[in-house]
Amino acid sequence: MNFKKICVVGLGYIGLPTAATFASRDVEVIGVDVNEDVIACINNGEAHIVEPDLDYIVQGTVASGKLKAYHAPQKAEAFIIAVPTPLRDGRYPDIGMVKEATASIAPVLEKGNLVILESTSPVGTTEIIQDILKEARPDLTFPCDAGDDSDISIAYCPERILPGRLLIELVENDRIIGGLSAHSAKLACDLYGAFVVGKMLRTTAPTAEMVKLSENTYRDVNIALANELALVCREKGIDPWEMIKLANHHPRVNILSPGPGVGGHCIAVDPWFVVDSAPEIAKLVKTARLVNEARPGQVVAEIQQMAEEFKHPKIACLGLAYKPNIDDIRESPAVDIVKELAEKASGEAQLLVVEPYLEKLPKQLDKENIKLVSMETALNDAHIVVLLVDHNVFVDLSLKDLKNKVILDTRGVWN
Ligand code: SAJ
Repeated sequence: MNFKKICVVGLGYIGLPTAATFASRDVEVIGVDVNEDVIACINNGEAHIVEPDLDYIVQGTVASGKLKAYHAPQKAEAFIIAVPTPLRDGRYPDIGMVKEATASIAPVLEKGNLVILESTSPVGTTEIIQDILKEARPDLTFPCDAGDDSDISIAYCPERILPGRLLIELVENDRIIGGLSAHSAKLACDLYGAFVVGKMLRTTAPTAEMVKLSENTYRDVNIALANELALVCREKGIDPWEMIKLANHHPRVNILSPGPGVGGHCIAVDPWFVVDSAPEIAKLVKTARLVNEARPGQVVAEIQQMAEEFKHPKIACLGLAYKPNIDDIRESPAVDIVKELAEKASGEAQLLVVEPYLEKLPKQLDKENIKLVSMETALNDAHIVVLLVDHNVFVDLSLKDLKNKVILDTRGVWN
């Protein structure tokens, strides 16, 4: 089937690039968001998130009339739900927005429609979508009652794209397509076939849900291992970076990079979905999460120890983003570190934050003893220099720039 008109609910980090990419392939896209500012920004031809080339493609598709943002869903051939699934109380998956988005499409659903969930979700969420729609629309049949012959097809198709490379990976990555029926999976392949050049691998919806969670859990557990080994190295006076480099010469070993913690809205979040689904079983996953969550506090303690030798220490904190060369500070360990340090140090210490990707400090760092400064000011004034994010501009600093400073390199790039 060739889809001509689709509706994308949720125009954030995943929904907007997805909507704009479909629109660039001549599909008419109804974009839906609850945020007025987001709608206004997109209809003005601008992207509200910073991502290479996104502004350009949004501008073009809005100008051509293929992409338009609205408050509520409208009739379409396919619906893609890409809303956030945050954690409640830091640990428990909250699928409230998925349920609301599902309820919002129910009134406009028609026989022959395809509904896709893209949001990272606990296993069983796609079936919950089916239950909500079935209750709202008793006039239609669903895969659970009519299998391949149902009026409505439903599939789970997780995104797996990396911030900073969203538009490239959207097209190139292999895609997991989990149908509630074989026909649902087939239709979803037809839909994504509009732009995906990677393989489309069909399976069931629960398997696809678990695949997505497992990918990010795999990464989190491996980063936790690297962080724990680095702590053991520190205890024994061994350079962890040298150790890891040497260990990785083994043909079957690939230890990841230790750091100040794990940020972003994916790897630091998704393992909790796994823990929540089977708390008695997923013990390793939980321990790994706790190892990584403890990292910012350990870095703060290290900095405090270094600061003890100064009466009024000035501490340069380089970077706030959750990873290099982007402006995204979601769940960023660097932000947690600066905040905790400022609170613990009270009036004695000055924190000089350098973040070339931000024009002002985020609200949570609005404190008297934190200032956003230029790199030059920070390197001139600071007694202690802490590297929190490996932005290229920081990696490129020379030993001359850091002369006479006490240094803490949490990313292992200055060794
Ligand atoms: N990190 C380390 N050590 C490492 C690698 C990463 O400490 O060796 C830290 C980074 O500094 C960062 C965090 O982990 O704070 C996550 O960064 P990342 O670049 O590894 O991943 P994300 O969160 O930006 O994107 C991930 C990707 N998933 C995987 O690589 C398995 C992406 O493909 C997913 O689409 C995305 O999560 C998502 O949306 O789920």
